[in-house]
Amino acid sequence: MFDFLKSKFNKNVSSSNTILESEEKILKEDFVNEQNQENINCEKDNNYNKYSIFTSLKKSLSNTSNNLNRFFRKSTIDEAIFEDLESALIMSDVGFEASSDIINLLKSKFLKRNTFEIKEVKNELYEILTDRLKVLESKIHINNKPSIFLIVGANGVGKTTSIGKIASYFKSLNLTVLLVAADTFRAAAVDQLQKWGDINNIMVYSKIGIQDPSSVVFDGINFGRAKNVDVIIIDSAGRLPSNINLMNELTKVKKVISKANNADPYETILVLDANSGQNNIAQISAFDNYIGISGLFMAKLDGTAKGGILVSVAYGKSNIRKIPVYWIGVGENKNDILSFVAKDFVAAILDK
Ligand SMILES: Nc1nc2c(ncn2[C@@H]2O[C@H](COP(=O)(O)OP(=O)(O)O)[C@@H](O)[C@H]2O)c(=O)[nH]1
Ligand SMILES: [Mg+2]
Repeated sequence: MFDFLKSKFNKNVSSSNTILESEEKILKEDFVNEQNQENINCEKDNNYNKYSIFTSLKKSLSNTSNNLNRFFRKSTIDEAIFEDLESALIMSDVGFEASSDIINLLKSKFLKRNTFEIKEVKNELYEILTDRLKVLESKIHINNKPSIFLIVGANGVGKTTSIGKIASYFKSLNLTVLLVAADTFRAAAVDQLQKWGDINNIMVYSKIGIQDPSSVVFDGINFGRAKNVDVIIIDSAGRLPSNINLMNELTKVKKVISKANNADPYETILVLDANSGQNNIAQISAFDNYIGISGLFMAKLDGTAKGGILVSVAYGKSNIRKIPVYWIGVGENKNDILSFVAKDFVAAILDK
């Protein structure tokens, strides 16, 4: 059986200009794939990293929670607490509109009372934030085979790293994954993706010397279909939405995906850098208007005090659509990815 697969595999490689793992690794992938063909969904989602999920989230968001929690440690309570808390929310990048809205809700509840405890304010804030952030929760469903994920975003936000983590996430669900190297701007981009392929022990499709990302995407999808993989994740070059030519290039890539995969729906994920704060709102709006975004990946939430940005996204007051946050990134390693769960996220930023 292995000899048969081996010859099939060699034929594929010689007919395409492809960087691949060792033959043994590919054979292993094919084998796993055969075992799991009928059951392609993410219901096992909750088990991913479960043992450490909350500790990891809390640790990663400690800068944001330190900022917000200074006020809940105060011994005296007076009206000024609300002003202080409003400043803290703004500093955490919750945004002006959302912060003022939240503080007005808290004031209307507590200021009419003679006495209240700081703990009650914190609990109420937890309820308000969880309620607002719930609109961003969504489970990824892998209904098509292959399910295709196009990853887009500005330069350096964490696209390629996040792809490595998403691949690791899908692999943990026993799905077979192919990465497609469609960042054709820099030769180093292919090497970087290949490293993530090595880390995850999965295939990476690239075409040497080809500048047009659409061509790589078309052939990559056909390769993935021939290999019968469950998930195809496409890397793309970083771009600012103000660059019309580069945005048109993405529109073309999207058309090519529909053509190569018989117009089945696919996901377009915008990766954002949490450190960019309110600038992320402008990016969501621009990318969504141009090419349509179906999900967000908020990278680099570790080490930033700006974790409130997701609340800003959830409020959507700057005319952005409330696009689901599928994952958050909390580090540079393959397991530093967490599904977004509103109540856990809020408990972490409020250190509850
Ligand atoms: N701390 C931290 N660093 C990250 C995270 N995601 C990406 N990075 C780092 O951000 C830098 C840019 O990442 P890269 O994936 O190359 O971004 P791209 O240009 O959008 O593909 C790299 O140094 C990554 O290690 C994250 O969640 N946390
Ligand atoms: Mg990249």
